[in-house]
Amino acid sequence: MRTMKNYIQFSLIGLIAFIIISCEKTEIPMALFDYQIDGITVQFTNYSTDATEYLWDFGDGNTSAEENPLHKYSESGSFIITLTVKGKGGTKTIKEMLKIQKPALIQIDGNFDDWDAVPAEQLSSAIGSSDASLTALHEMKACTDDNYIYLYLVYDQSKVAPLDIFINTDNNPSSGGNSWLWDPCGADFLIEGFITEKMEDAIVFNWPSDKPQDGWEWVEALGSGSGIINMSEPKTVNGNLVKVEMSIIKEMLPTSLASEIGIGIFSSNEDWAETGSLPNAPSGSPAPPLMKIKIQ
Ligand SMILES: [Ca+2]
Ligand SMILES: [Ca+2]
Repeated sequence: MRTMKNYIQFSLIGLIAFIIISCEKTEIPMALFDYQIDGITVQFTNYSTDATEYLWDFGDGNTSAEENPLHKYSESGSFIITLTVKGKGGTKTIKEMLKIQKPALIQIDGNFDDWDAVPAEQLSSAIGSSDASLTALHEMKACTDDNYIYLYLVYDQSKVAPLDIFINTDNNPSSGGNSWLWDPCGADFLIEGFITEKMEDAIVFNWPSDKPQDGWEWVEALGSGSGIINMSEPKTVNGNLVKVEMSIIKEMLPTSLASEIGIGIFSSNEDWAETGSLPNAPSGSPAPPLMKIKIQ
């Protein structure tokens, strides 16, 4: 009996040892990771176990074999991350979706430093001519990102109350309304509001496609208070000259935008008398075209 018992004990110990050894040999890897998003850059941290090889698929067509990769996305969107790990015990795959939101190109905060950081190829600008007949608007800049059209405007605040922003959204001068201020024009949409009210009362007008291009045929497309424009507080440049920055929500314009659009801005005083326009030209010169803006 004793011999038998010893044999069983020995066998049990052997079996346990065998199980431990064989488990060590064939431990199936576990795929696990975490991540930290900073704008469009994601730092992945690998918490996988029993793996010696890693393959990351970032869901945007890019891959990596690093253990803890840092990846930069070029677009906003939802991406499915696939991590496949390999070890002695086999292969495991885990998937997780993450959302990337590109930070806004311009913050509407009254700090104008962000305009200096806009890549030159994305920035349009127009400086007013001091010899023009209307001089209340001094300078404008524009750029766009996924969600917004941004405008920067320097103007004489003693002469500007309502502001009219003409936009040739299809970049076709043969559709939309014309103006004596710009040639060619063909503005399909007009946003009109009081800059003195931070454009919060802005109304969006559309030029009906069945109307001739001259005259004033604008029809309201989006009423006041829609929030399509966000504007900063005016900041003094010099005397009555102030600058503001504003954003227009692309999605709220009741149209799709061509890859390049045209824009012109016109100002009036409190009595609705014309005071400024951009782009402009010296008196007696032909009217300039609308300023072109590249749509991102
Ligand atoms: Ca800013
Ligand atoms: Ca047009």
